[in-house]
Amino acid sequence: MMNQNRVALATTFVRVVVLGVYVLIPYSRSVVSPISVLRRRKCYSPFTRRLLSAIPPAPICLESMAEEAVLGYLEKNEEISDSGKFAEEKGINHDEIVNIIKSLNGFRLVDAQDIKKERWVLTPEGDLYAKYGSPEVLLFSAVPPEGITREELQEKLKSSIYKIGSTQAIKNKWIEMGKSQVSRKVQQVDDKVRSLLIQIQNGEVVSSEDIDALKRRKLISSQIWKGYSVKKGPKYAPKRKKVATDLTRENLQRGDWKELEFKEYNFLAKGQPTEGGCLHPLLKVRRQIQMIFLQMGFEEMPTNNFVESSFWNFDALFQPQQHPARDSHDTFFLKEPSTTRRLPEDYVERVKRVHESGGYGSRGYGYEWKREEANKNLLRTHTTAVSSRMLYALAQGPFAPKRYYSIDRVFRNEAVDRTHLAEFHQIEGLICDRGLTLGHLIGVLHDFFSRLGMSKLKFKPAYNPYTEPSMEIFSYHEGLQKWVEIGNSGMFRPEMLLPMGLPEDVQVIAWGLSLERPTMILYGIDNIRDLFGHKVDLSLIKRNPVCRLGL
Ligand code: FB9
Repeated sequence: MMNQNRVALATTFVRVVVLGVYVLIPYSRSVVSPISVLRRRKCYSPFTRRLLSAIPPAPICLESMAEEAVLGYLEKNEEISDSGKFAEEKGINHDEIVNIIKSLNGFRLVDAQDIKKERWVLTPEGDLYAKYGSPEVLLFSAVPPEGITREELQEKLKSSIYKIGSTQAIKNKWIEMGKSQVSRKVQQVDDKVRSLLIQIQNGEVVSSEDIDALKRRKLISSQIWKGYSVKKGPKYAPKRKKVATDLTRENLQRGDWKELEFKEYNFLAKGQPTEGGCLHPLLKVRRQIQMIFLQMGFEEMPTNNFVESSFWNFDALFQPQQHPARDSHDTFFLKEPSTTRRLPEDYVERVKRVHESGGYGSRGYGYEWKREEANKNLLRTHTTAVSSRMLYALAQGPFAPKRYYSIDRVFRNEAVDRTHLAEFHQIEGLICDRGLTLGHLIGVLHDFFSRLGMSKLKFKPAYNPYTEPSMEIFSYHEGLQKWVEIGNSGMFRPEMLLPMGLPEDVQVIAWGLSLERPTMILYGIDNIRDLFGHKVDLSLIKRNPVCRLGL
């Protein structure tokens, strides 16, 4: 009894192994199957010989089959004129042939020219008609010789069949569609549409007017068929010699590297694209402009407060309280916290006076200045609000010349369009020193913008509440072949600087521009919305060379 079980167990184990190997072999085409190793090494015992003979041979590798077919055919023939026909003749899938042709062409064993052919394929609806017949014929056959009522006919047919079928059948003068009755006008019809579709399915040629008719009914659509014509290549050989693509330690140990033929190095091959983060275009341009400011000896102003008081954003800049920019149409005022907590009272007093009655050689605006207006909190509308804070701070100590810059977000309640959003990044530069003139401003603008690649500048008188004189800056943009407004500038008014406590002979020249405009122009981005949010095309960012500004 005992050894009976053992025999049963042994036979089950053998069966399992055999089954396992039998099942696994087909999938092991790519991996070296133990059987193929054994086969190659021809080192097996009588038992395994019996076992192996029981297992059907592994299917021939389609790739090598296609390769042999192509190289073999060219051995005896000048050319494979059409890879499609060739695949059909050889009964090999055309995609396999195409892959091999591309690879053989890569190794120059063959010289392949691609050929394109337009062919017609059935649309899903065309497929249906070919399978089940055209709706007009289905409808006609649903109309008995003695006629039928519309209702009954509609019941008999799917609505789409009824709708399309009746239109076509009437057009073909096959039926009479009375108010309630439907009757035949011919004895029998043949389904030309269906047979045409089947002909196309079989790749048969159909007349162009039939093609147009079927195209109009969206039953067929054109498809470009791509194939190759192939000739012997400069390195043609009836059998491709395995070329080594790597010199391995084993090659060196075995010394067989001497016989091996190595694949040529393709020094033009593109390296693996290095996946990695990349800077948003705005930050790339910001970094370049920051470098320019630092190279020109400027230091960055702290702009880490989007929320500002109306006082520093407007009043300190001598911008009158009834100025249009100060109403909620242009400015985002805060509901909470709605008012600022503290301001330097003595300075506020001087600002109030210069707005109301002037001084420092100015007659002021002559209106009643309201503290509560100045206390209103808002989202800063320009980084000039930071400049006013920094200049006031500078005036509190012994005077020293300063060069300051800022690049950060500002907010304006403006209509959003192709180049304007409710927020943008303002770039501002200012120089505070004794005896500065408009000439110094023009000079520093030429220096700054020439480092941005914009050397042809022209200036147009402009107006800002906080600078006098003021100038809009224009640059001739070779690429756009036109003058582009690239910023605004001016000399801060004494009504702004003197109440701060800055010495009489100190002037401040300043200018501003946006970060978005240069970035859009440099990256060829037409709509500012494409710069922000989820619509930013990362690939554009990745592949766009760090467009070097003017450098
Ligand atoms: O950026 C602007 N234009 C620009 C700048 C660079 C550029 O580079 C290209 C690579 C070649 C292209 C264009 N502008 C300023 C001009 C216009 O776009 C303008 O229509 C829009 N302006 C914004 C304000 O819109 C309401 C840009 C923004 C701007 C305007 C003025 C200032 C700052 C930003 C200022 C200031 C100022 C003035 C005096 C003292 C201190 C600051």
